Amino acid sequence: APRLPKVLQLTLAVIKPDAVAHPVMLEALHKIILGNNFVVVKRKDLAWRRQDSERFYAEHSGRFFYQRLVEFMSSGPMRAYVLAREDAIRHWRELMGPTKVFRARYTSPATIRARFGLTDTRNTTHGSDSVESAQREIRFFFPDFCAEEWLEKEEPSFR
Ligand code: RTP
Ligand code: MG
Repeated sequence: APRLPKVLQLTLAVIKPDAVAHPVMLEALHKIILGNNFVVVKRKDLAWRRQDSERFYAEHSGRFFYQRLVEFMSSGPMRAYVLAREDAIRHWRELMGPTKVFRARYTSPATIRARFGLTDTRNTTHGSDSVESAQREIRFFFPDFCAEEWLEKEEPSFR
């Protein structure tokens, strides 16, 4: 019998422009999501204007990589997902691996960023890092989606 989830949690996962640009990578990442017991709650293909990118990454303004990050994230199409599973935030970040691609290759070669990442900026995926950022980021990408309502309605069927 399937294990009962302790807490069904939502996270925001984004496939960044470097990975969306390569259909084989995009497909591989989609399969990794489905193969790791995530429920795809919402999914959307979109592209950011520069100002969306600046707003999303405002917490990093002033860091040395901010300009290239902002430029990169508004350089082409992306795919965003709201994903649900037990411990979704931690699981997705574990699958992604360390931010820095060369560290990822060295310490955790099976992770997404180790396998597909190009540079510390062009590192294929994003994942929320806490419950608070998941809430903010889900709202940022899916303003019409109500997480509380979804959980209230759907969580019982996962128990
Ligand atoms: P993310 O927010 O994208 O899931 O990644 P993260 O928490 O692992 O990394 P964070 O420190 O929040 O950085 C956000 C994104 O900025 C880019 N970055 N570039 N040295 C660099 O060039 C550098 N450092 C970070 C990456 O795209 C990182 O995911
Ligand atoms: Mg982060």
